[in-house]
Amino acid sequence: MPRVRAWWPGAVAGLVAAALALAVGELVARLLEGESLVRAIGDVVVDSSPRAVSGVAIETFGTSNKPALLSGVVALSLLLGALLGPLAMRYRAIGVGAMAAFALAGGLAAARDPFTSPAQAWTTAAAAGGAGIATLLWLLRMANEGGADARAAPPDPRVKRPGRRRFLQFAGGGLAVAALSVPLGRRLIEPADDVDAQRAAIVLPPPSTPAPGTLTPASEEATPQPPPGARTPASQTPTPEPSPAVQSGPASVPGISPLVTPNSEFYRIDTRLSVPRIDSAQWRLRITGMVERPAEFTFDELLAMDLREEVSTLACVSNEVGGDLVGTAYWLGVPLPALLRGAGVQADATQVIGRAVDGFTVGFPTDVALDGRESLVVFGMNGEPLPADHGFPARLIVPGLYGYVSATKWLGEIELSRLDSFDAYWVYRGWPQQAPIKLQSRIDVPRGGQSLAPGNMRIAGVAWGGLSGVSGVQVRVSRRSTGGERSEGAWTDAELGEELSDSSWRQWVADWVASEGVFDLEVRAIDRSGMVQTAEEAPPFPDGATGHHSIRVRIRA
Ligand SMILES: Nc1nc2c(c(=O)[nH]1)N[C@H]1C(S)=C(S)[C@@H](COP(=O)(O)O)O[C@H]1N2
Ligand SMILES: [Mo]
Repeated sequence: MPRVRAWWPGAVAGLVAAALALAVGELVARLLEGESLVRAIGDVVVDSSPRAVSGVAIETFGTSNKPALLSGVVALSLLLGALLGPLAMRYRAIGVGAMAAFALAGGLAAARDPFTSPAQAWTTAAAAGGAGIATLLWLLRMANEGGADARAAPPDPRVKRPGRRRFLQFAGGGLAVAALSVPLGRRLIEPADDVDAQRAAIVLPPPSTPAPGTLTPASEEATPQPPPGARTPASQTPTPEPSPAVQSGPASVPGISPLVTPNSEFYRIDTRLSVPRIDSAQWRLRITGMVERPAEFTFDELLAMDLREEVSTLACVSNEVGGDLVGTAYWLGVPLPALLRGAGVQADATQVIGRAVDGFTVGFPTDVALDGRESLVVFGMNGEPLPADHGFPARLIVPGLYGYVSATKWLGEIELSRLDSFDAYWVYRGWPQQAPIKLQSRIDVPRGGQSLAPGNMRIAGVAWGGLSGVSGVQVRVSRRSTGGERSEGAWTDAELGEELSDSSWRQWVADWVASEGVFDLEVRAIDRSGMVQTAEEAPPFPDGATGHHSIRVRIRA
């Protein structure tokens, strides 16, 4: 009877080979400062996820799932290695071919990366593939010497199998080296974070027209008295000094969202697994497409233009009711209309496309760009050069529009086109082409689910809409009886904080004397046109969540 061939040495060999291929790929990618093969494959998965899937899934796919996606790529690679190993034991060519195909896929994915040259991508892929093939062949040979291969001469029963132990030692060693090399490589060869060095060296010129609530530079004013909510351009912290006038207002409530969101707390949403690191000296902004005079600007040329600073609220369409994918910042940049007029927009160019250096695109109607709102090519955020996460060196900001149709980070090109001839990144994936920010409000304090003592209480939060400004916020407190019925309270007006601009959120506060019981606290906003925020509940897809933010608290002595 022929001995049944053991499958597991092949599986072990395949798994270890895949692990070492990944590890060598990571190390070489880091040494060459190119894109990691694992991340590059993850990016391909994000970008090519079927339209149907993205349409149903939220637009934050690839952001909220980044760690899961990367672990998935690694796990799948190891699994494939383990499955192919036993086959490779019989047919070496299959093992070698599969490893090569694997490296080829990684190389193709990395070559797609705009910050990785083909030479970097293919050197990395070749090193990874070579390591995988060498490991596989070496381990398989050792497995055979150990007698795991039935084709080997029947082992002399008197001979112990030193090969088997050696095989396991080498396999375990290979796995350990692979596991260790990743964190080690990360520590040893941390790529120089040159974006922060660049940002430190950039001096942002002051805007020619300051935004409302912006402090005139100290040199021009003897005793600067910041208006409430204003920030000092020189200071890196946008948190306003509360003036006596607002101390009793919403701004003074502990736990409320700051009127201006600090950069470090500003939400981040994008499709990138690794943040683009752009050299602003090499960077260019091109104006292309349906224009009379295509143009190209360097970073310094843009800085030297007439700058504007505007404060506005940016929201992600994927923000759930009560969610935190929304923030407000002072944006400093060149007015988009000026750039467009300079280039001469053709009459039938109905769409402005904002193209990122990584290929991401947004699109919005040319009419929106020219309707008087302060759309900007932005390079300053709250008095600092844009952080890498938020689009260094330049991004678009169009007040009143959700980020996915307007706010291209790592901007490289503004292309004029027609609405019906190009679908931007998320539009192609099923989201609507036009996406104004919806009227929304959020309760920041108290937190839902809290147990609180009876007495005077402040309910506070923020409210924002598109362009029409928030003119009112109302709060309703409803008691829930033990039976679960709800005795609905009346809507009462909250006190509003100051309004920095039509397109920025407002803080609000309502006082409540809480007695014992369980209560639902609910909020709704009213804009200047008199529109009341709808109670109708809708999910983020397709055009932004609606409904009232409502929280439940228990009041207990
Ligand atoms: N290059 C690039 N720009 C992008 C995105 C992206 O995926 N890539 N996402 C957009 C989306 S969906 C939103 S909501 C905003 C978020 O900007 P923030 O990360 O600065 O908050 O950026 C927009 N700009
Ligand atoms: Mo978004």
